[in-house]
Amino acid sequence: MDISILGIPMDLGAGRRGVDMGASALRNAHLASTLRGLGHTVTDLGDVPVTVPETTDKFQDQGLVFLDEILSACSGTYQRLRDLDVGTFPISLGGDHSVSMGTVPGAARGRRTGVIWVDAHADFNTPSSSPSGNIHGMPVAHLVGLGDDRLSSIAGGWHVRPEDIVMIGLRSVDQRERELVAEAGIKTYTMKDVDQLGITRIAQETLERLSHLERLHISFDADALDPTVCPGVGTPVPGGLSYREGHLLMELFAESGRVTSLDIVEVNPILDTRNKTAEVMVGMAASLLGQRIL
Ligand code: HAR
Ligand code: MN
Ligand code: MN
Ligand code: MN
Repeated sequence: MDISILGIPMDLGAGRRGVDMGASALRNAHLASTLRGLGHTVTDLGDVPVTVPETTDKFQDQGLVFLDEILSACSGTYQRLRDLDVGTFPISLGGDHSVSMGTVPGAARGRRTGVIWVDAHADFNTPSSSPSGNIHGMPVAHLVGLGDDRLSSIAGGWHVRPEDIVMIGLRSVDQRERELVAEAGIKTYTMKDVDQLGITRIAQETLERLSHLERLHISFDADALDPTVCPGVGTPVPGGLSYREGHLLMELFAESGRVTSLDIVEVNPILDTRNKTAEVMVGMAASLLGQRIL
């Protein structure tokens, strides 16, 4: 497979600093050479330009922190990915999760695409429901066309349909956000569901629910995994996916042969231990892209 790596070194959407270094940490954890070792052709496209926060005021526009700067980075991301050959598999490296407002439509390249959101959080706040104003808590709402018009039109009129989204690993969802997810009709698997059903059944049900789609995008927030596995994240929540649950999920999605793009986001090297979180996430990418034991 032809794989293109794109970095978006941005932490403007998060409440604390450091995930802007995530892309660098993932490269340092041998992402490209690991994938080459699996037989893929890998091109690193470098980074999308992102405003350095110290060069600008932390300006809030209608409850949206760093709106203009995030719009600009997400538009740049979208344009960069959209022009890739439709057979190329893009891996986008965050950065905070607001980057996905550019990566998802960019990776879709105009095609209807299913989105599997692996995250402790639903990231379905709108500017009015958000308790923080941090845009990384809002990307999915904007991908389906809710919320702020500027953030929901990064890819013009292209949106993800709520029925084409499945969320896995949830355990921290705000009160109003929960109602919005339910109203939109998005399929969710909380950690309670993971405990009760097991990750195998969840992977099977997810692929079945999205069986009308030939193209699936996985947006993998490192905080979906338990903080003991991935300590280097800005918003750790106890009780997450185990190391093996994460790998098994990726292995089962790999078997489907339908995954066409991936985000790895919210890796925070400042809070990490010897780059462990980036190394774990590179392993997840390897499982998704065909690494086998036997
Ligand atoms: N739900 C909270 C908010 O919207 C927290 C967002 C958490 N951050 C993430 N997203 N890492 O997955 O402010
Ligand atoms: Mn997230
Ligand atoms: Mn999260
Ligand atoms: Mn969130």
